[in-house]
Amino acid sequence: MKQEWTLSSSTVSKKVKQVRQTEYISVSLDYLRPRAGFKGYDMAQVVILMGSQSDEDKVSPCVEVLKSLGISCFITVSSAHRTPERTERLVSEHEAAGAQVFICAAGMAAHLAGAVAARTTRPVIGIPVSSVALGGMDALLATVQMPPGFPVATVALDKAGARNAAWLAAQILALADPALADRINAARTKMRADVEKAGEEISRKYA
Ligand code: RP5
Repeated sequence: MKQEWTLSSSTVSKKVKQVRQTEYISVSLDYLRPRAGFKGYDMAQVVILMGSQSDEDKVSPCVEVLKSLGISCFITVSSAHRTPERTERLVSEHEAAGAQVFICAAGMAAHLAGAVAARTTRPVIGIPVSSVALGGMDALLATVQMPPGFPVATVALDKAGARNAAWLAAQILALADPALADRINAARTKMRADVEKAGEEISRKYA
């Protein structure tokens, strides 16, 4: 303590500057590359990002479909606008961990899928989320209208789109996984059987 008081004012300000620079550098690195001591994520085949926690209800069916097909996934919240550095970091860390497909759900000026597509050559699937003001047309156009070279495979709005995002991700992964292709076909066979059954029930009801 005594020693600190004996430091000249120029030494103190030099030290403060050094500490500030160190803090600045460590904060910057946190967002630009894997964090110091960061052990990496468990490999998730599919990474799902949603722009806000308020999107959760509309996105959760995506997880259900992926799990039903035995596909590992990681889901979190990250915003293209509110947390651009976090979004960038998540993409690079999960890409390094082996993620194959990114699914991004966002509403309003929905730039999340586009921002992710700008950072990875892995397929990016966008789920436009509806909002009250424009009913989802805003998010749909923002997600689908990507400039050439940076595609976002845009699915339907909200829950239906969330399910199809999972099916599309599964089909992409199935290109290199015949067992997964079999599971997709088995699920489709069940869907067809369900339609047949529903058709018979309706016909009987109104006979
Ligand atoms: C988007 O803005 C989110 O994806 C969400 O759909 C919308 C509203 O976000 P909150 O204000 O509810 O967080 O970025």
